[in-house]
Amino acid sequence: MPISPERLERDLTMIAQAPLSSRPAANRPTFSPTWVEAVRYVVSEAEACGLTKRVDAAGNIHLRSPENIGRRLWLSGSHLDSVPNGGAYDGVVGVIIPLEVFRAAREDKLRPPPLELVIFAEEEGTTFGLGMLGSRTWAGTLDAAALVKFHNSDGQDYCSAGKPFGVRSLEFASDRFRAEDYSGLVEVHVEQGPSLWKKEQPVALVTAINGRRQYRVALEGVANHAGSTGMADRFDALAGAAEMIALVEKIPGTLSPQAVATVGRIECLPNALNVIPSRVEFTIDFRAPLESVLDQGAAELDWHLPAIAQRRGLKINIETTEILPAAPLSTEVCQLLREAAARLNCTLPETASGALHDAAILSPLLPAAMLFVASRDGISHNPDEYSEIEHISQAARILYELVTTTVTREQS
Ligand code: HGY
Ligand code: MN
Ligand code: MN
Repeated sequence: MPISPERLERDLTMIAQAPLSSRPAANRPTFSPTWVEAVRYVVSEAEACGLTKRVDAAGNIHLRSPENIGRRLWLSGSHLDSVPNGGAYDGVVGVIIPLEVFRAAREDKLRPPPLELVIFAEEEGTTFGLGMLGSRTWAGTLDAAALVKFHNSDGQDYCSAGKPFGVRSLEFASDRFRAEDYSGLVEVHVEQGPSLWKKEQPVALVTAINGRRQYRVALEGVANHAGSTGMADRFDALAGAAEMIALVEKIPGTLSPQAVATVGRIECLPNALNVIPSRVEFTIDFRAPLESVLDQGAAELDWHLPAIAQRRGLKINIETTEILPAAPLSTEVCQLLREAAARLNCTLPETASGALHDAAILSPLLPAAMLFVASRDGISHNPDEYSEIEHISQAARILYELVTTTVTREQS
């Protein structure tokens, strides 16, 4: 089977725009020149394979073969946008693997497999403030009225910033995801955790994706002089935030071994050396495999954070910015992937994903599953991110086997 590790390595290098050995940092905010460059590279490779490009109204890029018109297709893809100073593999692996499947099929003189490659826009959420904006809008779980609330650092909302790249807010409803077009979704992604690497397992089947709740906490204190204000006379928003953040770190361990919580962003005003901070905003990202644990986490935050604020004489506002339920993935697609892997003498270990993926957004609408590729030492969202090209190739071979031999009843 002509899956080519060399072509995959070239894809990674071209998208990273640097030798992988140099641990290139990925900085591809959605709609930025670096993101456009990466998309352009994948589209040119896909068009060289005879695929045609379509950008849906939400800004996601779809690549399919004109020979597949009227056929129900497997959907496979991921994202090219990155977190700031990210790694070369997050999202990219899930885009170049379906691309390689098309190239391999062409080399095998097969007709284009019943597959569509998709590049979802704004998966990370670090550019506009909420993750998976492209897939949510395509899926219909976010509309134009909700989208305008999300802005990039230039103050542009998603629809305005995305307009030059195909975002058409008046067409969201008419250009929505249609289940009848697809047989199922397979997203391939790096694990972004250490377990596969530790167990020396190159690829795993993902059977569920953890749920996520995100919050924005705003604290109001009183700006005052750092030198002449006694400790008992202060309403220090940053000291209050520090106590709360230390508590946020402790909550998951009291609830479940799989629960995690992160304060990733903080803003402090006036952020001056000799002024007691008057206002602080910070984010909380809370995840767990079970709704009950997510509910318990929410209850802990709702109880403890206001109590700390009250004791310190601070005003507090906790805004829930995201509620994403845990997503069990399709047992049918999981079984088809197990069978495809077995035909290649590969047994797939199974795992759940702590990280969120576009597959979670689409999984309520069509049968979806994921494959993970081992991440060295579990490092991700970091230029040290690394996966073996042979492991990536193994995942590509399983996807190739699935889409070239598992012709579902609708595709025949
Ligand atoms: O946050 C996540 O889980 C993913 O990296 N977007
Ligand atoms: Mn990702
Ligand atoms: Mn990521």
